[in-house]
Amino acid sequence: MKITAVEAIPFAIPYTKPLKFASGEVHAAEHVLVRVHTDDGIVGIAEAPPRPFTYGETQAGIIAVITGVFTPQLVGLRLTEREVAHARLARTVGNPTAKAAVDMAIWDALGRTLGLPVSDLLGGYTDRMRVSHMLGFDEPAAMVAEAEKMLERYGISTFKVKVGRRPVQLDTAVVRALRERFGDTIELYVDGNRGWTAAESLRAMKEMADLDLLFAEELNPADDVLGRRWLVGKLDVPFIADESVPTPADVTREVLGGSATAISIKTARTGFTGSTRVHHLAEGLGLEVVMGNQIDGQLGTACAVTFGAAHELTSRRAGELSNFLDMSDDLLAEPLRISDGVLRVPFGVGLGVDLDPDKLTRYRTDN
Ligand code: MUC
Ligand code: MG
Repeated sequence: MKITAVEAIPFAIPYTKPLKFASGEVHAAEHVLVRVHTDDGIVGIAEAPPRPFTYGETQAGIIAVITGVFTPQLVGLRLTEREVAHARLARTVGNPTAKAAVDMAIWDALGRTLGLPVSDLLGGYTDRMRVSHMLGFDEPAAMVAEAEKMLERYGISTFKVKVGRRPVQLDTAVVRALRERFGDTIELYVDGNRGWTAAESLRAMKEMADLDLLFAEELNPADDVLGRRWLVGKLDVPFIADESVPTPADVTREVLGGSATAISIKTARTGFTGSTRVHHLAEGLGLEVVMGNQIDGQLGTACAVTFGAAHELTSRRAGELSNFLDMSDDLLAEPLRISDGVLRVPFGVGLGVDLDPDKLTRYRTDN
């Protein structure tokens, strides 16, 4: 059960349709595959998505911190010493997706070693989650057409609409067009990625007051401390903190400061060990929780559904588990499939997924 090596392998897979939002855009999944090897010949896997506009990480930086800093601190540890691994990773500031991928690859290796699914090890609450699809920036008609496609092909009926940075009227027109097209057969919420001011956010939410939104997410920057608190106090839907709460301490600070009333949990940034801490904190504070998407590939999505399905609180709401549908290909031997609006936890030991070696050879960029 001892860790003998950790690999960090860059790969790049283009998107068929780029995702655009207030803080950036993604045209290719230029992620890092992490493989944790043990002395039993077990290999655990996970992926880290660099999001410079969210966490400051880059593909090269993730590889450098994993190989140069984390690996020497992890080699020789047993897979069950996850708290030791967590404490050692925590000595390094930042680097959330690099740490999360290492953590989840350790959990995958542990599950494979024990012959058990990670979802069962984490909590085993259910074997599936409802799926929420993120609609990136486009004209209103194109975003409605995208929602129609997702509903027809995959049965997805919960949509998170990206808003912010562009004219408020354009964003509210999109949400109105979606509600008019689908009536009350769909769930809708909005995510601003910090793209509005507090005043613009309130104006937009008032304009959309009749559109039955579930949530508002990260509409304005959390660093506008008083503006954010002012806004959250005036809204009558839960306000989700996403990129402003990458750690349990951030959750505590934002929620107790009145700057958020719900949170997004992303395994891509808190792994399984950190997400467990955030989950327990959210449960104790009585917060609504949504499983978020860091624009993950299929491996990252398998991690998100594994964690989300493991607990009652995280599986209550539809999870954001569908961004991989816009990728031209992926690394998994058996692709994830969404049907009837649901994604099941992959069946099998560990994360229940394996890599296709030919695809890894095709998409890795280090050879
Ligand atoms: C999201 O929920 O915000 C876009 C930026 C980011 O950090 O995550 C994505 C999705
Ligand atoms: Mg968000």
